[in-house]
Amino acid sequence: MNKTAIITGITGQDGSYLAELLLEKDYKVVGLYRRSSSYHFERISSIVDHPNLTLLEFDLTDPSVILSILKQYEPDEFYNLAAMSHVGTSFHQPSTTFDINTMGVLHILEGIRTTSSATKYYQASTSEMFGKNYSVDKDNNKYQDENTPLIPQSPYAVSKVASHNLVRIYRDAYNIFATSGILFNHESPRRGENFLTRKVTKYIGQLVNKKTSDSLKLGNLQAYRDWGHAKDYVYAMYLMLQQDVPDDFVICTGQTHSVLNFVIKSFESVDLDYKQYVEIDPSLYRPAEVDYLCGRSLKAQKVLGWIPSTSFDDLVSEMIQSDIKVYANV
Ligand code: NAP
Ligand code: F7E
Repeated sequence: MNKTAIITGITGQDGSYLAELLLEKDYKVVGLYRRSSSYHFERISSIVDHPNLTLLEFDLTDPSVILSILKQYEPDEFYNLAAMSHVGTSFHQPSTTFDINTMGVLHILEGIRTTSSATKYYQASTSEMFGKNYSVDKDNNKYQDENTPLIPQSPYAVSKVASHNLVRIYRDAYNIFATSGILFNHESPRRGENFLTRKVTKYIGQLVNKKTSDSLKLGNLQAYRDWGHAKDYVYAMYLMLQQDVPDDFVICTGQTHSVLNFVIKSFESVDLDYKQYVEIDPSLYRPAEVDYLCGRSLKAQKVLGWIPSTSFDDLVSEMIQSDIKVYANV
């Protein structure tokens, strides 16, 4: 019998890769997307007509539709990837962020508790939850893992800490198989265009194809991020729900780079000097920043057998080459 999996946020970066992975594994996938006035299935164009894919309209802020979908499908697995996922935007839209990222999670957990208690649930937790905090090892290296206390720095991060705790409580109190993946930044050619990496690679794609003469406006270049590839990270999500026991797992590469380093590498890869193109725009600075993220995923390595397969250099190169191709044809 094929397993059934529900994926919320199937039109997003991670949802699209995870849907492809589960269809390859012969799952029946029910992909939930929110209504839009225009076509927004570009990321799932290769699978949109797949016979094992059903697409249903929903909104994470509406508990009734989530409950009726859970009742109808009683899925083996439920991957909740939908979110208001942009940290900067969460400072401007804090209530919406909470409605989607926290209340939305509560609606799903209540639905599972009351109508589909055998469903295994995956929560998209995030390294942003660590915020200002890090642990220090005996050689004075700073890192974050499952034991690092959380000091969130944005409405987005607080909304995710709240849902992370809800998942733990539903697991402990109601014996629901609910797992949180604490994923560090992961990118790809499908990354949204207003996140740092894609904003840079899109600009370079346009520049190389002579489709822009503007400068590239960026905010804080001093923060450090642990960047991996989204394809590797959705495989970790899948592995988490194949376990017998639910738990929380950090997923990361263990390597950290400054935003400036990402920018320099990207421009260097097309033999350009970023200083001629990048302009600092103070309005892009966030009211509070997460300065340093560098994960340790020893638990995932040991329990899931998961390790990342894409290097930082390969990630930069794949994203740049993809955007050069995209903007050659626009
Ligand atoms: P993404 O590309 O921004 O995708 C988010 C998805 O959520 C989109 O499909 C979006 O739909 C959907 N969505 C937003 N609000 C909704 C609502 N009210 N109802 C229903 N659907 C809604 O994000 P991602 O990078 O794939 O990330 C997936 C998840 O992992 C998110 O929960 C994110 O917070 C979390 N996360 C991401 C990273 C990362 O580095 N990528 C790291 C850690 C955790 P539209 O297409 O209509 O906008
Ligand atoms: O910013 C700096 C910015 O928006 C990275 C989300 O997927 O990962 C992501 O959150 C860094 C920050 O990602 C610009 O200040 C400078 O220090 O690409 P980002 P993020 O905030 O780390 C986590 C793990 C998630 O969970 C989130 O959902 O780059 N930065 N200049 C800029 N960032 C943006 N977006 N735009 C700029 O112009």
